[in-house]
Amino acid sequence: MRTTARDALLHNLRQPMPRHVLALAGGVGGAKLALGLSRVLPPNELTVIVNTGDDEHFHGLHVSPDLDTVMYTLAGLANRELGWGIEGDTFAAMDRLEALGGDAWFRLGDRDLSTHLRRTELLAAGMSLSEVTAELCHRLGVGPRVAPMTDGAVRTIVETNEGTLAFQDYFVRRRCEPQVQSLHFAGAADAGPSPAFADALEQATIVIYCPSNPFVSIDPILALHGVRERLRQTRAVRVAVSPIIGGKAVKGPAAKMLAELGQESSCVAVAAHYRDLCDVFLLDEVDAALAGSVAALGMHALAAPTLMVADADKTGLARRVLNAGDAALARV
Ligand code: FO1
Repeated sequence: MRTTARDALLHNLRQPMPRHVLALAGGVGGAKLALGLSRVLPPNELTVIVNTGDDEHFHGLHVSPDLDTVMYTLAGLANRELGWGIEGDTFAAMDRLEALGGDAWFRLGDRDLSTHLRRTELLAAGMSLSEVTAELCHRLGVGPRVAPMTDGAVRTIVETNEGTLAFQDYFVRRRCEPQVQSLHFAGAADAGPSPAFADALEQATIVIYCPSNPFVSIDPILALHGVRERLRQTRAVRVAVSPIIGGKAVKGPAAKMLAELGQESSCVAVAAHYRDLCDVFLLDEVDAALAGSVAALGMHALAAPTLMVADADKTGLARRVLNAGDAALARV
């Protein structure tokens, strides 16, 4: 039997659309959902793009805290108790440094130091941060593509009632105590997305805003040259997961920042932050009564269990997010 052009067209239309998931992530919340996604998706269907606005130089070493949190989590090495660094790490080098009068407020673990040494060495040899990250991920056995948001230098700057602070100064040295007045991302307007990010923006069928701090984890990614516009116009379904549950941040200063920036500490304020950039918003089941307020922002609101403690919670949330994305794609 001859195959007509119409048969070929119908055959193509019946093929499931290739799925590509682009997850935008910051620290712990992003890493947990990335782990869940990595367990339910084939590695070639997932790209995790990570905030590098928190990157800093300590003792001559290039430290990329959020990249390392994602990388260590996917490699099964993460220190779950601290939420950063490597499980079971020790701090002998930092203790010795302190004894010698060095600055040791930013605690680089003995094993963690190897990552910063290798990253710095490879960067000095001329590799880009994307290439270095790919090499580290390969060595650590990380399957999905994990990449920095940019290969440019972007730094999160926090304007506070105590003056202008570099991000780690605010976050670690001052323990998020100063009141935040505004944030900006030095260098972002001139920095384009990394090659993996640009590629994933083209290919993605689902974009996920992980439950990371919208101001200091996701906003630096959105501030990159052209990214907000691409996400506004993308044909992909955009799904956000609230990092605020019952008015509180699961971890970190997101709720405190919302209040200091004059907004209510609720998932609705997070949804409003992603207005125009988001099609489906997952809020926690404890906030189900707020679904109507989120829907009024022009998004599909879904209440579901979103707290990720056990690994089963991470894969469960990953499946829920993907199902919500697939359902939205089917509605188009
Ligand atoms: N956070 C802390 O609260 N104290 C630290 O001493 C600290 C050291 C550190 C070292 C390496 C690393 O990759 C992360 C580290 N963090 C530390 C976490 C980091 O400051 C933040 O979690 C992120 O920048 C925010 O996502």
